Amino acid sequence: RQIAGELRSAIDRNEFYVLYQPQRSLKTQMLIGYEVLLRWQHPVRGLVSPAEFIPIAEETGEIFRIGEWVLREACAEAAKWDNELVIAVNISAVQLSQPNLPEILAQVLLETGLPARRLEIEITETAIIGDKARALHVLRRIKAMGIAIAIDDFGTGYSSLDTLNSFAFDKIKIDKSFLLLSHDRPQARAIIRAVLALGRSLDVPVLAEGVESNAHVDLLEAEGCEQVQGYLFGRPGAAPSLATLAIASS
Ligand code: G
Ligand code: G
Ligand code: MN
Ligand code: NA
Repeated sequence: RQIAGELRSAIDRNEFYVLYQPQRSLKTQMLIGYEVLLRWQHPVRGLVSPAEFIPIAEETGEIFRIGEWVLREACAEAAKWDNELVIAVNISAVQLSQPNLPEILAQVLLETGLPARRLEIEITETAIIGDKARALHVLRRIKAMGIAIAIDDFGTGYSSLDTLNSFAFDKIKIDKSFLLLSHDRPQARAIIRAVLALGRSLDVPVLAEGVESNAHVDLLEAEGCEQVQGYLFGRPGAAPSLATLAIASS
């Protein structure tokens, strides 16, 4: 396919950029960090969603170069901030199957000077089920480096509880679909409540994604959710300026 070839030259043509979406404490509204979201500005097709091109990049193997580019970009940016904010980077299933992912992460941290404690990687459940033993081995090595590991889109994979049972994640991100459906479906709210209870019993912080309205905030406050991310608290945007960060951290 043509798009596969175009993906191969996209880095060199400077067609990729990343956006940053804030993650906040619900109680204090304080910034915790930012999730990094990749964008591809194609000269003809326009803005192409990662949901569209990441699967192709995974098929062609281009994801390795792209993933490393995102990591470097994000870590270099966060290293400029004079604070303890965390930068959360999505790591795809294929990247996780790469045995030298820990070395790549170490290299990027070394090059950019970002302390490991300020990097978090987001992994979906589906990334772990393929070659599970190998994925868990890679995750253990990454965690031992001091990098935090979040489980992303939680609740939408095939074996959520098994995944939690297999690895000591540092954060659970409840998939946005639950909150977005909570208005119409009492089941969705029950599931959010159950995931929050699970997080409390496992002593793992839970972040709710897709917070778009004050009704969502009311629900999350009532259920005792600690961390939030969504359009209400900030859309994905350009890297925060140092002035913005100074205000946000004071
Ligand atoms: O930001 P947006 O809603 O367009 O993201 C769509 C999907 O692409 C989400 O599942 C998100 O996790 C994923 N995504 C965004 N940026 C990256 C990235 O840098 N790497 C990987 N592997 N996935 C990403
Ligand atoms: O799969 P992952 O959770 O990494 O993807 C995050 C995706 O969710 C990104 O595409 C981002 O643009 C999108 N997103 C972030 N906040 C909101 C929100 O409040 N509502 C909706 N509908 N999407 C959101
Ligand atoms: Mn994510
Ligand atoms: Na998610």
